[in-house]
Amino acid sequence: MSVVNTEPRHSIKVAARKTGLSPHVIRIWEKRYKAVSPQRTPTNRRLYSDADIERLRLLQRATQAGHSIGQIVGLSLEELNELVAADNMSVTAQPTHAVTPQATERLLPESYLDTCLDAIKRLDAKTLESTLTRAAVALSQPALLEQLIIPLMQRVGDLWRGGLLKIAHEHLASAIVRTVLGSLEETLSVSQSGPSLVVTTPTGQFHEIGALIAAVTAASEGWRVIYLGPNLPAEEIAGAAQQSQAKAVLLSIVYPSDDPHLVNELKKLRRYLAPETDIVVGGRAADAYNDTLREIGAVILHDMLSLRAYLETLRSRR
Ligand code: B12
Repeated sequence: MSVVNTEPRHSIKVAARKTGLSPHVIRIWEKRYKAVSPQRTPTNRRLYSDADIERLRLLQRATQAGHSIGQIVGLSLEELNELVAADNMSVTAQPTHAVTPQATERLLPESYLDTCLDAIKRLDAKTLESTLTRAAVALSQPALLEQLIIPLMQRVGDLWRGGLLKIAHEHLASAIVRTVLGSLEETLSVSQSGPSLVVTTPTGQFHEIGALIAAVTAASEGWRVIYLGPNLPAEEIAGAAQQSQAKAVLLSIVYPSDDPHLVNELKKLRRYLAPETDIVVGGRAADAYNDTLREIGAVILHDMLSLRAYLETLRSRR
């Protein structure tokens, strides 16, 4: 993980999506400025590494802030990081009345995202937390989750896998995001009258941010959320669901995708829960347990939009 991943594996389409540049601009920057030098497949298609993508992303941000590509293209990755971080400080400090409210809404999640990423790269927990807290106040709840926190953690994962961030950076990011989401969930879960929902991850599942995002989403829809944290045995989950008379148990399954012990835990959970309590499962590895989930009658959902729709139906069910 400590070596930068220069293995070329992303198409120009992926590079465009991850950097916010059009494929056309990427090609021009390559030809005219030698911004990056992608490898080619046997059929002559361009292939970009994680390091190429990070370089293009930083060049995009810097040119967006007003620097000319010709002047900055020779900078190292580190120098580009510093330049973009300095620009972000001044962008977020600008008074928002200088732009229209619509423009502010469109621009803000992205500029928060850059500030957060820069703070993570500098291991600056204080700036990361204060930026996320400001974003939580300024952005709508779906924008906060779907346009800032989810893409931020995905970006951290990509940079970590690519060797551009160390485990320490990822841990710092996870800890702060976890704290911010936890306090958001607590603030939103003040309602004691709504229907209740238990949210957790089963034994062996340590990735908890997806579960926390589901908890915040449900709480913002008026559900009384009992958030139990990660890695919980079936007995405990069922006990909490029974005590709180939960209408459903929401589970997040992220990694690993081949745990035989988890199969048993899921079957046990179904046996322990009252038959009228739904089991709802999401997360990147949920589909890998499809057979078991189908067998226990669980609902599989892939995103927060379908979670909201599902919760609305569940609320009206007697
Ligand atoms: C943070 C993190 C960690 C942290 C987790 C901290 C915490 N408290 O949660 C720690 C350090 C513990 C960790 C450990 C490991 N991790 Co990790 N981790 C990540 C990282 C960077 C972010 C995860 C995250 O929070 N993402 C943001 C959330 C919002 O995304 P999500 O979980 O996928 O959830 C989304 C959907 O799946 C869905 N969803 C999730 N849950 C639910 C629930 C419901 C009900 C619904 C509707 C939807 C839903 O909605 C979410 C939003 O879209 C990812 C990279 C990534 N791209 O995700 C790697 C990643 C998940 N980790 C990975 C790996 C390999 C590991 C380790 C094995 C590393 C190691 N060598 O030790 C260990 C495994 C630990 C274990 N025993 O399980 C791999 C998994 C690869 C794979 N095959 O799937 C990833 C993808 C990194 C990578 N690119 O290689 N990790």
